[in-house]
Amino acid sequence: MLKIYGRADGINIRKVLWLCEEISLRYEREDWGRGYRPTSEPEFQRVSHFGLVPVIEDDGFILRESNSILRYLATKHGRRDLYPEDLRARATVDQWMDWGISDGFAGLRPVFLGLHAKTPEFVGKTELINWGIWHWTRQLQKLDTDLARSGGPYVCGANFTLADIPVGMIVNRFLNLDFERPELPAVAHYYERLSERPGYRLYGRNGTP
Ligand SMILES: N[C@@H](CCC(=O)N[C@@H](CS)C(=O)NCC(=O)O)C(=O)O
Repeated sequence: MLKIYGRADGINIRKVLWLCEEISLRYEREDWGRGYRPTSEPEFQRVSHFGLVPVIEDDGFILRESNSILRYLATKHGRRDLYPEDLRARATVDQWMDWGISDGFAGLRPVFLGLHAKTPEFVGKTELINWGIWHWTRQLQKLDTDLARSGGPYVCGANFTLADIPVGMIVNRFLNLDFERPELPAVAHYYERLSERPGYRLYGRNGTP
């Protein structure tokens, strides 16, 4: 059976758990990472010496990086609706997934870790946190513009795809942290649309940022 290493409250693990719910995939999961067993332990280091979660083990195959895990699982289980074969459709999904670990994520990190998780590297780093709020807000405004222009309802258009998983997680976090935000009507509409999905209610919009 698929094994997932990682605590269920981490944004990158939640992405994988959400996908498993979408495709009805059974798995076993072990809590590793901040607040649980430290990934510096030899047992975890054997699966990934990078020390970050999630990591999966699938019949002896080990894979890290949440977006790569999403692509691997969707492809393995034949879910072309989530990760299309058509070159341009797939490239558009990849574009949003890449945004979700680069520009869409850069500002989130100091804001979440400084204001919410309060990790020692970020707590009290006001300048960095303020930069994060500024950058993250700017990125979400661009997402809002895109969704308004395309009419969505999903980031790649009419259909829900893998791209909505990282983007949906970022939106949930953006709307649930304590800082001043502008109104983003298209993002708010997208949030409601995603909330129709049981997997999002379980692992995305589940009351935690
Ligand atoms: N790019 C990686 C980032 C992984 C990552 O930063 N994971 C966080 C949890 S969401 C982590 O391992 N934090 C340290 C810890 O929990 O010990 C991915 O997408 O999987």
